Amino acid sequence: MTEKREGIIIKGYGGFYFVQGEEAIYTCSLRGRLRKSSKGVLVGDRVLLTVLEEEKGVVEEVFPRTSQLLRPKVANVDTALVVFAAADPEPDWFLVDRLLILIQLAGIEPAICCNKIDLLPKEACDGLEPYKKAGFTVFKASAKEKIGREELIDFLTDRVTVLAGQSGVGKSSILNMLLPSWQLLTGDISQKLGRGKHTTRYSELLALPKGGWVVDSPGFSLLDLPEDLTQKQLMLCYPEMKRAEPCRFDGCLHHKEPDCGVKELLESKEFDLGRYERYIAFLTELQDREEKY
Ligand SMILES: Nc1nc2c(ncn2[C@@H]2O[C@H](COP(=O)(O)OP(=O)(O)OP(=O)(O)O)[C@@H](O)[C@H]2O)c(=O)[nH]1
Ligand SMILES: [Mg+2]
Ligand SMILES: [Zn+2]
Repeated sequence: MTEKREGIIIKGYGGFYFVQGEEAIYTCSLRGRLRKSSKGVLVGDRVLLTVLEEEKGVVEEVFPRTSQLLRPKVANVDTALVVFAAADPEPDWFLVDRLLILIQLAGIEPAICCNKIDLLPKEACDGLEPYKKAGFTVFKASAKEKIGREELIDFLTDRVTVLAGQSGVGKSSILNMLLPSWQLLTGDISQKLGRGKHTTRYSELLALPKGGWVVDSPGFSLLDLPEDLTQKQLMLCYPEMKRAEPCRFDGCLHHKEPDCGVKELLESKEFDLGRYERYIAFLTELQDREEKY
């Protein structure tokens, strides 16, 4: 008799998928039709498998996803925690903002964590302020000095969260701070290039002791805006804009429109100028794309 089990994909590499079932972790291959499917099989996917001998199996079916993130590639997360470092590597704000856009478009709750706060004097760690003012959930941490541990554990418990961000910002180190027994591999920053060395190679889903899951994912430095992103959708990814009177209801893109309420928000510093300038750069990119077609 062939036994069927349900489980969740916790890792995939070398053509194998590791599925956490109720009693065991099964090492699985994919049924042929799944290998050909464009949907793919992602970490976080809930699946049905056939048990072969011992703890081996074949993934038969992928259940419908509640969410799907393109970068990092992961399914069924509720939350994505964008991690950047106060220093080493220097924050890449374009990457942070692009990630926030991608996350919100996928219907996933965004949050942001500034790690390595031990590297800067306290008063210089102000990179999070614009995001806090915008209304995002923000955290400060130092994996090295074990700062921010309790707040992060409270936030992450009972949800499924992927940590996302540049290589070397300390995603794996933060997770090791939360639970040292995970012993995730961490790597030095290249002194010559001032960036991480892509230490984490595969996404991995890890169970939190009091409920919930976190995904450690490989860092990246390049990220494009999605091909089908519209200017309106982009604008809606900025919670700051929602406070812009009087243009709230008239479809204002807050660029060069006269009487645009964003000007006031910028003057009062409620809306960070850097964030706004990056928004204009993204908007211009989308307008250029539209002109091309
Ligand atoms: N000073 C300081 N260094 C840290 C902190 N967190 C991590 N690091 C160091 O930063 C380097 C990179 O850490 P990782 O945890 O490997 O970074 P990552 O984001 O997982 O990188 P990838 O796996 O390549 O995406 C390591 O040398 C860590 O020891 C911190 O809070 N303070
Ligand atoms: Mg890592
Ligand atoms: Zn406006």
